Parts: sequence; structure tokens; C-alpha cells
Amino acid sequence: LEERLRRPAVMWVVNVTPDSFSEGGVNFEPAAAIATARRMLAEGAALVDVGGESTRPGSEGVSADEELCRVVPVLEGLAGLPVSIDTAKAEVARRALELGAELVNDVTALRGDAGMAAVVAEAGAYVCLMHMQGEPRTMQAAPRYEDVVSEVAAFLEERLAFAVAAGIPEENICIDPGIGFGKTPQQNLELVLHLDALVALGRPVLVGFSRKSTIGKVLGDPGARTGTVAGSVGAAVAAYVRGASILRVHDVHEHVAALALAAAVEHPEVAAGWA
Ligand code: HH2
Repeated sequence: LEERLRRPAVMWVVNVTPDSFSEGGVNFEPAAAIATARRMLAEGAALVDVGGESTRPGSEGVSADEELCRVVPVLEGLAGLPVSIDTAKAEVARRALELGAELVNDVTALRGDAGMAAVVAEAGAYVCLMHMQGEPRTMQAAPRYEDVVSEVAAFLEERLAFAVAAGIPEENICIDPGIGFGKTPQQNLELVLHLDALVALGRPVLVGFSRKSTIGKVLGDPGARTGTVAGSVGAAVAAYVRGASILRVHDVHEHVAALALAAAVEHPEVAAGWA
């Protein structure tokens, strides 16, 4: 997996939920999700992130049984392929790891379920630790920070130490500022501008800006609840240029091409071969 996640890597989001903010349930049918996931890997995604619980602002959460019902058929259909599981529940993570998932993407950074750290450690799995202020149901009501960048960095540093103390090797951990998780548009942009503060923690940084409402707001719609593909690509490239390693996206083809060009600028020796 480490090889696949070399910068820049694209993680494709498959939300097996009826209520995802960005897609409105297009991949709720397992067969559709599996077929599309295979196509996205062929188009250059490094990893497929399977999620059965929406974390959109205002969402309520689902039971472990419901979440398992949603994700297990998809995970079974993707056996042998590079998969991560987007869950905060230890029981869901354990089952997903048994079915071949390699990374646990936990938006609570191991705070949501007391059993999660042990499940990841025992499986020798990778984990993504994400910053969130509050919880999805209420997080956008009134985000408050003295200094968003240093607070997010301090939080991730603490969660990193917690994960290592729980037996998860540091090499298996990536970190994420949690774009849109208890942050205003301005705070989201500030986190990207100062991404070096997170890169300095020494672990790969994952950024998920794709289709989020900040994009629509920057583009002039104050009531936006989502963002365009072109705006998402711009945000991903901005994050990559400031050191992001993994970009979590809905539109693989566009992001892979844009990031390939941004990467070629950083590696002119590769392009020299085409002269
Ligand atoms: N964003 C979402 C969900 N999971 N995980 C990480 N690590 N980083 C993110 O930024 C992130 C995430 C929310 O977006 P999406 O999956 O598109 O929507 P929904 O939660 O409504 O299914």
C-alpha cells in the first residue's frame, strides 16, 4: 500500500449511503459501486474508500448493523483490490479488515470507539487520523478557533502519539485536516495555505476537499451545499503543491490528470525523457 500511496495518490470515494451530500446515493447499489470502483482503479485511483455512514453536516449516523449491511457486499466484490474503510466503528473496521481492506479512515481519529485503536493495531492496518471539531450533527453551527492551523496541528500531533502508544506503527499512519468538519470556508482555505504545518508532523497528509460546499461558496454562491468538479480539482492541486500526499476525490479522471501535471512540474527529470 505504501507504494500505491506515493505522492500524489488519488483516493476515490464510494459512499454506499442513500444520503451522501455530494452524490445523493448513486452508489447505493453494491453492483454499481463495485463496477465503478474497478473503473476508477483502472483510471488511476490508488485506493477506493468505502463508506456506509454519511458524515455530511447535520447527519445522524447509523447503527453498526446497518453500516455493515451497506459495506460488506461492496467489500466482498472488491476483494484483492486496494480498499480503505471509512468508518468510526471498531466492529465495522474489524469486518472490513477481515475482508481485505488495508486502511481504516476514521473521521474521529480513534476517539469515536474505544475499541478502534486495538482493531487497527492487531490487524497491522494503516489508519487515517482526521481532525473534526464537534460531531457531524452540529459541527457547522459555530466553529471556533483561536488559530485553526496550530490547533489542528496540535490535535493531530496528539492523536498520532495516541495511535503509536496503542501499538499502531507510525509508518502506517496518515493525517488529515478534515476539510469542512467544523470549519468555515475561510478556515478550510487557511488550512490548505498552511498545510506545511501538518506536513511538518512527518506523516503523509490526506486532503478531502472534493465537492465540498466551500468550493461553491468561493465560486459565488453563499448558500452552496456542494462544489463543482473543476473547483475540486483546483483545491486538490493547491493542496498537492503545499505538500498533500493523498487526495480524496469523487472525480478520478480529472484529478489524476491535473495532479500528473502538477507532479511533472516538480519532477522535470521525468518529463525530460519526452523532449
Ligand atoms: N470527508 C468526508 C468523509 N470522509 N474522510 C477523510 N479522511 N477526509 C475527509 O475530508 C472526509 C472523509 C465527507 O465527504 P463525502 O464522503 O463525500 O460525503 P458523505 O460523508 O456525505 O458521504
